[in-house]
Amino acid sequence: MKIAVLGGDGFVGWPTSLHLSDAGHEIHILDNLSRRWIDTELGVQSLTPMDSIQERTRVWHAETGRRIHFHLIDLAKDYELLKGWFARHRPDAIIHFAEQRAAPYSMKSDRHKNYTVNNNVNATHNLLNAMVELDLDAHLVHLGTMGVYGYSTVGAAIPEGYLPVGIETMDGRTVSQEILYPSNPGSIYHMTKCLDQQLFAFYAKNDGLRITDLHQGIVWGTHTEQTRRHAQLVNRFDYDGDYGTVLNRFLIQAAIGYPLTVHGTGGQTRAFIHIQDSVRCIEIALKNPPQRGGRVEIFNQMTETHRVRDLAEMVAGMTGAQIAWLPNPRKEAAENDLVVKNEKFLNLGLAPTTLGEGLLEEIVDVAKKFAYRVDRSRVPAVSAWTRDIAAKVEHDPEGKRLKSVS
Ligand code: USQ
Repeated sequence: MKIAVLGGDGFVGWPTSLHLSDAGHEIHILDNLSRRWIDTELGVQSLTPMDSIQERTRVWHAETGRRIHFHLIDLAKDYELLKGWFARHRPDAIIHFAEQRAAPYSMKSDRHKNYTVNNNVNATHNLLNAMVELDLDAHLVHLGTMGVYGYSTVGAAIPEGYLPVGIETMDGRTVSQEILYPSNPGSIYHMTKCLDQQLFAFYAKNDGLRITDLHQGIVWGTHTEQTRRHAQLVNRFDYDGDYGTVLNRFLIQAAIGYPLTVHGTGGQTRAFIHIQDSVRCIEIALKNPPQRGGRVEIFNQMTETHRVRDLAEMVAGMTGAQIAWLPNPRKEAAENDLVVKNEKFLNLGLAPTTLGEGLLEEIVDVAKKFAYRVDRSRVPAVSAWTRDIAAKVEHDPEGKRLKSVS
């Protein structure tokens, strides 16, 4: 297949591009390199040293003889360029990762909220609009988030996208319907993914676009089979308070002797998936497109759920790290349970990589190898969800706001 990977320079986009190129597909990365600009804005860098996208693709070609093509296009701003590219290349499938993906970054300031909404919603809408205008019957696979459902404890498993409901009619009957599971975003970033869902539902219904939305959990790990092949193919690995995600952050913190930064009581339960499974899921989704005229296909792309404090205690037990119980910069439930259905991928052959000491130790080793690149002052998460919270969570690069360290 000829596949356009929008956002193919990012944390999941890059290993996905390699995985699909390795499987024999013709890969075109379309990216505006915004993630690299945001590193510059924040004054941070990936823990792992990343080469330019051109250098990465050159090394991949030298290693495998396969070409990955790169096109510098901003989906949100360059509609005509995007449309022109699709008109010339007419890909069979499009994978859409081209969105600002960090909740803390999206909550930093009014400017960051505007940027996240404008960028994410315009990117998705420009893409859908161009597909219709060009009568492009490509299968669109979008990387969504488990966060569209929210994390409240309702005592029922979260289904894969749709919820059967009974609606009482005016003449007293009950009619059954399946609706999109009520969205309950916890950040501006998560909200943009809820808006994406509405755009997808409309374009599938109105124009018959074939769309798959992957509701992904928190990704952990850094290497995949392909990124291991050469030092310069390494994936990015974020540790800072905006872009680092919880388990990867704990592992890096353990490697550099920084107390593990648990927010509140660490009672938040979240869904997780290893990066290797993430790229496998995307390939499985590509092989199983929905019918034209059907509804949006939704998969829950996660393999297990864990409570944050359990992860911290596990990493502490494995490495001897201390745990810091910090005031939570986010507005979120202090404790929640989470049960998630994920049978669709399992039935299509996904064999989950679960949290095992071997893989966790490998990540700590990667972190130790590149520990000299870590700026400890960028470890605390200082983006506060509301003004009230901001007043309590002051920026403190030395970690003096630690409530207690166990
Ligand atoms: N947390 C800590 N300590 C930290 C960092 C996070 O206790 O140092 C807590 C947070 O308060 C939160 C949980 O860990 O309760 C998860 O935070 P996270 O930063 O790992 O994940 P999140 O902000 O939800 O976002 C990440 C990705 C996003 C993806 C989402 C999937 O950045 O792109 O959509 O995970 S999910 O969480 O399932 O919605």
